[in-house]
Amino acid sequence: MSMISRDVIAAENAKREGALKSDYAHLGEQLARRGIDIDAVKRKVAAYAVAVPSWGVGTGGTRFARFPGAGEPRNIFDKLEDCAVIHELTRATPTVSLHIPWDKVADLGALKEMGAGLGLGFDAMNSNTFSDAPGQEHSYKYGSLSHADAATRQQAVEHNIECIEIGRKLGSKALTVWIGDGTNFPGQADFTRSFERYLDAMKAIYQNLPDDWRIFSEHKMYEPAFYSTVVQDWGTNYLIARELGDKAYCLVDLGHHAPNVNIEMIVARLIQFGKLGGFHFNDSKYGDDDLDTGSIDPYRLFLVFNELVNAEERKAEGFAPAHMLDQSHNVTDPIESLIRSATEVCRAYAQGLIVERAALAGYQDDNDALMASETLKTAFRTDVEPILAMARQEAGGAIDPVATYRAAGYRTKVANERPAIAGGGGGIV
Ligand code: LRH
Ligand code: MN
Ligand code: MN
Repeated sequence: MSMISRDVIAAENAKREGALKSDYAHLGEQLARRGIDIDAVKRKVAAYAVAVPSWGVGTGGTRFARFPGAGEPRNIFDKLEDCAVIHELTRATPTVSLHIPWDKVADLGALKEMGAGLGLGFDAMNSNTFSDAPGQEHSYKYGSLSHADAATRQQAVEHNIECIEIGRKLGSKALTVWIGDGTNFPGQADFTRSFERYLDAMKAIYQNLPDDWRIFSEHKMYEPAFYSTVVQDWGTNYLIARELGDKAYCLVDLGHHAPNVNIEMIVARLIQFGKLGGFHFNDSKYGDDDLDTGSIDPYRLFLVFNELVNAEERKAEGFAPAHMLDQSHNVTDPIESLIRSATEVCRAYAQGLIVERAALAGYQDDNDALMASETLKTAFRTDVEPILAMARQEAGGAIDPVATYRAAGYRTKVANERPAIAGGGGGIV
């Protein structure tokens, strides 16, 4: 089943094919002068995939208000259709990452079947113990896995086990755990005891992890807690992964650090010590802004991918990070934002692949700071769009995915089918 007509994709591609061929040939010549085989880069890009977050296809919102768009997905089945649109056009997003209980998955068989029909699989499961589900016995107002009360911790553990069970039935192979636990005031909780309780709870979840699964803990500096957070940085995250065992890894959400933190270096460290589990890609200016990947600081995204390609090429032990987007869209059509974000990670990957690595190592050893830096800049400055577009087209996708999405009229179609949702104020003003 396809959500976007093959005829529309073919017609849109036909308009751009000629220009793409000559751009690709020209870039091929440029890269050949640097000793790089453009087709080899294209093959790697074509094999690259990033998961789409189910929660990303609906319009997000802020603490102040939410302004829903037309044709908002009503349920997980609608969300899956929107995710399929992104994959059909980009050919880079074959899996969806679910969030429980935001995604109400009463009929798992039907969901799996629908995914298969759309050519979509299921990526890491995300648990949610940072908000209360209707009717739940114990509140997470004062924490979940690190809560002072054992029954509340147990409830949070059981929720995570349930997420594993759901994921097993869908073919997922990983669980991502992010908790909002922390405090707003000095003295509100004991740092050490909170972390001990968290570790014990995570160990109980870990015991229920199937052998072929991985568990990712996700750190975040602050928010919703504003004074201290239990899993606040990569150091704590690394300790967690070490304490839990071989199936436990650290997840790096690009928006979860202080401004100016050297994230690519965190990535390198986690790779070096075999604990990089995966990413939540997004971009930010101030905090956990969840903006479109690569929209604010594409150079930083490139530097992260530079580390990833470096690890891939030197075959770093145990290196197999999961790639996922994690964004919130307030002023754009979420499908368009996710399309361009998926292409942005492909772009950063392609740019990472064309770094002249042997030359770079030479400059580093010679302490030639300027040429080392220029080597990275040369790769970053190269417009690799023809590689991405060619890879998409050859895989049946669109040369220009956003233009093709608009030409297909998908948003108008679903706006007619799905009832409009009222906007609303946030929790505070
Ligand atoms: C927390 C977070 C985490 C959640 C998602 C909705 O800020 O990044 O990954 O699951 O947002
Ligand atoms: Mn995240
Ligand atoms: Mn976040």
